[in-house]
Amino acid sequence: MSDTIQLMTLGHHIEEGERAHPGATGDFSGLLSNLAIAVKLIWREVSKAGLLDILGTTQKENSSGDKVRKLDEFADETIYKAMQRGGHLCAMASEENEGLLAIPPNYPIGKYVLVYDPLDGSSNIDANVSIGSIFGIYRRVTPAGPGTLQDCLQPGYKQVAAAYTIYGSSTIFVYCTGNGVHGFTLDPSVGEFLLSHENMRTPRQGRIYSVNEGNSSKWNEGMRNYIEFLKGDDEPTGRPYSSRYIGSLVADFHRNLLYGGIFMYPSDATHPYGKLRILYEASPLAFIIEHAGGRASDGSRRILDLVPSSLHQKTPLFIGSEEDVRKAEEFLRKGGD
Ligand code: P6P
Repeated sequence: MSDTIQLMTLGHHIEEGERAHPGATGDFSGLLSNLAIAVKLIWREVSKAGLLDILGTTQKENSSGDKVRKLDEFADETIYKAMQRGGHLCAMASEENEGLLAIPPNYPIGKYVLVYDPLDGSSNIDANVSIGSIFGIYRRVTPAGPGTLQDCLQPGYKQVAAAYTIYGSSTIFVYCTGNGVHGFTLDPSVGEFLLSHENMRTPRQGRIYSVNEGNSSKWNEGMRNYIEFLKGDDEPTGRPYSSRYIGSLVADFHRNLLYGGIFMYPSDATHPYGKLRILYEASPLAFIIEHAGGRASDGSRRILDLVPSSLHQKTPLFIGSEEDVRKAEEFLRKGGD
């Protein structure tokens, strides 16, 4: 038989993961499979956005004051509708919605909670820049009945899985259930996600830094000193680093996960708590980067240890190669001296 490439679909990979857990009921696998369907439906619209009257804004604003773009709204609704009826969830929470998203009374209640950013980086939609969806999955903590805020406001280390999808030159679904980080590339000709990045590991140190330097005048002294350090000319320590900033978190994160480096959205005079949300962005990506050998902190505390007190609570974010994140923390600790 010819050595045809191993055709491992996302569905097969999820099934194999279930078989590795003898007590598994298939509930978790069903949840992940439904998520993959939602992502394919979003891909279908994102990939032809320019051809439909789906670009532009809805004139609405989300809880963070960002203009909600039509694709945002479509992605948000698609995920909710794809996930509401499977009986896997007791509640959902979305970056595009102020409050908790209940499971409709006519559908069964499950034991998991899904939190998600349906279409992150959407300000780039019109420019055809890569955008993404981010997901975090927790086990409920309340005993039964409809899920509550208590089920959502959990620290990131309690996640049982996290995933993101990048809609770019190709569409890649990356997920982790605690047993490695694995990436699957969508083959549009068959509508299947095929394993393309098995057991992803991020380099211990990179040579890329990603931050919006337009905010540099508002940074504290330690942050400014760190960026100047990265620009220093010292080949033996791999400096200067290259600056790469797309302004789309999933795209910047995915590149740095593969190549190594650090993404930063620090607090500053305009963003006293940073810009990114703990639940929908920082915790799911922190879960993934730690399982890929990297690190994620708010500049001092581990992201996965943060307990959000509200659904849209923000945090500064330093995420990527472990040595790079630790070096940033060192400069932030030293501050201005
Ligand atoms: P800034 C996109 O709006 C987003 O939420 C992330 O995807 C991205 O990393 C960040 O904001 C960019 O923010 O302030 O640099 O434009």
